[in-house]
This record gives sequence, C-alpha cells and structure tokens, in this order.
Amino acid sequence: MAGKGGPQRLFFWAHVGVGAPFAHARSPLSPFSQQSTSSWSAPPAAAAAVSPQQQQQQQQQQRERQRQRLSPLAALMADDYLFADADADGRVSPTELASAAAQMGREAGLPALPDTAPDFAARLYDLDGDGELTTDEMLRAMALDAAVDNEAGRLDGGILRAFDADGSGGVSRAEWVGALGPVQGGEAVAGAVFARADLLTGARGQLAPEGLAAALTAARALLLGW
Ligand SMILES: [Ca+2]
Ligand SMILES: [Ca+2]
Repeated sequence: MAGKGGPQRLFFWAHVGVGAPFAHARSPLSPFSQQSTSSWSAPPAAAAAVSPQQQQQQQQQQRERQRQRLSPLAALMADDYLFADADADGRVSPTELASAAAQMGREAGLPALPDTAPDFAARLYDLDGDGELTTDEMLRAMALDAAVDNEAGRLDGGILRAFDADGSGGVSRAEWVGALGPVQGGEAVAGAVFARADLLTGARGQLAPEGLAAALTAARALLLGW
C-alpha cells in the first residue's frame, strides 16, 4: 500500500467517496502489481482479552488464510486491495470501504472524503447483486476494471492464466463462467457474454486472448457500467 497511488486506486476512491462511475475517464491501466504491497493498517483494536499484538498477529494469520482461499481472478488484486477487508471476515462492509478509500486518498494526497456511507461503491462491486459485498467479489470487480488495456486492446498481467484453468491456451465456457464467479443474472448472463465473444472472434468454444479481451470488455460494461 505505502506510496501507492495508481490511477485505478483513484477510481476506487472516487467510487466510494464521490459515488460516480467516472465512466469516460477511466484508468489507462492499473497494472496488476508485481511488487508486494501487503503492508496494511490494522483496524482500531476492539476491546478484547488479547493484546493488540496478539490481535494483529491473529488478523495477519486470518488474512493469509483468506488470501489462499481467493479465486484466481480475485487473487490478482489481493496485493492492492485485500487490506480493505480490515477485519478479514471475508466481507467488505461500507465502513471498511470508506476506510480503505480514505487511506488510498491520504496516500495519494487527495482531499478528505465526505463522511457518508459509500452506497454506490457497495452496489457497484456487488457483482451478483445479492446485497452483500464479499471480499472475493470486490477483488474480482477491481480485476474486471483493470483487466483490459483499452488503449491497446490487450490483456494485462496474469489475467489469461486466471481464466485458463487447464493451461490449454484458450478459455472454455466453463472456465469463463467459473473464473468470472457469481454475477447478477447468473450463469445465463456469463454464458451469453462468452457466446458473444466466441461468435465475434470465431473462437469455436475456446477463447484466445483477443476473445477473452472481448468477453472481459463486455462483462465490464454489463457489470460495472463502462
Ligand atoms: Ca470485513
Ligand atoms: Ca454480492
């Protein structure tokens, strides 16, 4: 986290603090971070029988277990955003969203955010629309946001590996649906996006990188609105 202030983080900050999608000014691309940015700020210690050090240690262990359980797509963004789930309970509450955005804003030298619950971001990142924001879901939303370099129309980072579960070099419908994870409208929606990208790129059931980029762009537009 320290010293980070990439363009995508500004969008997170804006989603939470301003409540706007910033559709037409989105990031040229926040690369999936190669460096470890795992330092995070511990949440304020709750009243408990354990010492602050013990509590911090427990949370770090919990976070490590949580990291290992993340879906491949979510794992791409863990270094940059997993800290947002401050209590490592697998969900990102509106309070946690606000704290994370405030921390990012401070690090980027941005103005303080209004002290209101970030309804928009909580809904935006709730990919399956069930009213609850899981940590995996938030990370998948951030990955979707950063997955395709619009300028170059290229995929970024380890995104192909995250989708190509069997390492065949192509992405099948099952791999696509599985890696995208639960979305609003269910598998029918994920499958329709796959079918469209499949058709447009002549992939015949195995999306090549350009087909995956088309599918990701369509999914991003459908799920995030840009
Ligand atoms: Ca949490
Ligand atoms: Ca959800």
